[in-house]
Amino acid sequence: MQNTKSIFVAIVGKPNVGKSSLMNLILGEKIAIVTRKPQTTRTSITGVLTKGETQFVFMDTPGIHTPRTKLGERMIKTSHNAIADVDLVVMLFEPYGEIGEAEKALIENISGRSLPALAVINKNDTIKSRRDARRQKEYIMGLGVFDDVLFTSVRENDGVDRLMEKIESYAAPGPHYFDDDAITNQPEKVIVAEIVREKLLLNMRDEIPHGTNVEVEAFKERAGRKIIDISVVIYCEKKSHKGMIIGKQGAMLKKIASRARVDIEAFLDAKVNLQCWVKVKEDWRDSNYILNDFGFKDE
Ligand SMILES: Nc1nc2c(ncn2[C@@H]2O[C@H](COP(=O)(O)OP(=O)(O)O)[C@@H](O)[C@H]2O)c(=O)[nH]1
Ligand SMILES: [Mg+2]
Repeated sequence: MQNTKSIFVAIVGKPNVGKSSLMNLILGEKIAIVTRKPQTTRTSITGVLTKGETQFVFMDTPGIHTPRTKLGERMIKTSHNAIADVDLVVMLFEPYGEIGEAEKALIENISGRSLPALAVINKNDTIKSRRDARRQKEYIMGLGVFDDVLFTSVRENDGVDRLMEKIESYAAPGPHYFDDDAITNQPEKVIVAEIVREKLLLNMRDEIPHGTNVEVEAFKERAGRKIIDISVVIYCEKKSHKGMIIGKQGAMLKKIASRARVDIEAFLDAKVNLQCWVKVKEDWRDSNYILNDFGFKDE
């Protein structure tokens, strides 16, 4: 195609502001998992959307917080690094509340690199009055880093088209880096593992799923038939956690596997035979060796 344009956009902000939800809505496909719990997104996930001559490449990032484990430290580094190579930063904010230390550090990083940046106040649907909206907008504008402050409600699909137009105005002439029908550069295996992790987060008490990591060990399409055999291993931190993930007579694991299977079948558009195993890797979140093995970047 001639006259093509492209733009790389990092979506950043504190945990739970709606970054992954925003990216999924823009792409029209769920590639990043979403829960009510903070720190759901652990790595930088790339989403691609080609609209006419413009290709948008989004990076959904882990939320900015004060880390308590080595995994947390790597997640923060990932978010800070994500902005190094982009054309535009979109930073999401809550409609209420002050900006915390971790967010301030990120804002300083953006401003230090003189990157173009837009602020988005999400969860517009929860704003009680125009005055509240104006106050938060002025507070964020006052930081002197953002070209503009926009409002969205990802939940009600409000303001997202306007945000997309605004983002497109930053696109520069250049080639498309991905196929025009691509939605992500993530291997299918990674998304499958993420879907299983989402079901753990949704069905189990806080501290247990945060200490899990999911790896796909086998992914095989049966010859001539649209059935995919997938085997995943759920790693957890303690023996007692293993027991809880499996549940009484395997009930919890069965529930997680069957809910995951439904989403995986929709994503892969195929029948899936899903096997889930649970193994213990003690304190893996604080082991550099295991974090490397699991592929969490330390840069
Ligand atoms: N009320 C409201 N909730 C939202 C909105 N956008 C996202 N959420 C919810 O906020 C929670 C965190 O969303 P998520 O996308 O995982 O946030 P992330 O941690 O920034 O990636 C989920 O429960 C979402 O359903 C919104 O516009 N309005
Ligand atoms: Mg997220």
